[in-house]
Amino acid sequence: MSTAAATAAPFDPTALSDALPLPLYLQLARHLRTLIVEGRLTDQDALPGERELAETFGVSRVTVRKALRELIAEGLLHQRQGAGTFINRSPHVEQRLSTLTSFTEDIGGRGLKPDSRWLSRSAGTATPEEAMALGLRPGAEVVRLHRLRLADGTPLAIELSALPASFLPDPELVQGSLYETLRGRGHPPFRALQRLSAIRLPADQAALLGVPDGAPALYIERRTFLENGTPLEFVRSHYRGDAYDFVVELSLA
Ligand code: 16G
Repeated sequence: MSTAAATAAPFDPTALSDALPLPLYLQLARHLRTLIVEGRLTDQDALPGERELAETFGVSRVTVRKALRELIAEGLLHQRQGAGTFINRSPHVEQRLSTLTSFTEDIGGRGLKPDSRWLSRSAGTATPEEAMALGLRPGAEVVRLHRLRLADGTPLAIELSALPASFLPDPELVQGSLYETLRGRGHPPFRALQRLSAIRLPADQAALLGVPDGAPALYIERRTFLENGTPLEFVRSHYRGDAYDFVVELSLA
């Protein structure tokens, strides 16, 4: 194993083992896939050459080639004749479902630039659905933020957030991150309940997200609470199915 390759973190040769019941090329593909989707190779456009990867992981070049072929078929890598193997830059984001994070934090944490385009922002009377979700009496005031959320300029999600006006009196107060604004105003989001379902995008949403009509997406409803249990936010979002992975950690009861 060459020293240069061995120090080329975050490659981890111990991720591969002959003892596992999975062919080595699939173990290598799995390791590289994790590094790519977790954004841990964002500094590197190109992967090291086949020979260097083979030395780093202590496997044959045939194994490396088969692993790369898997990831090319999945659209995570592409090869250019004579130039090498490159990581596809389409944003692919993993969100852990056990931690409460904002879009800005999720995207920034992947080394991508978070951004928003306003679709609308308004203040008004809560609809019955919003009043129920936010525990408000009928006729209470809410603020609505309707945003297209982008990562490195690529649209990933459409979010419609409704918040009691008592916590956010004016939608114009939100310039960048909503959660940062709420923390700054002394109302930090503490806990959330989220429901996810698979859907096909209607034409207007698909057009905003730049995907074909009927493309698969995740519809997510989130209710976020303050530490004392008061509902703070009710969000209805559509996430592009090809760009987001939601990861859940399970443990024995
Ligand atoms: C996430 C939340 C959304 C929240 C937003 C705040 C999900 C499904 N939704 O996108 O409820 O409003 O973060 O992001 O995770 P911001 O602080 O960047 O505006």
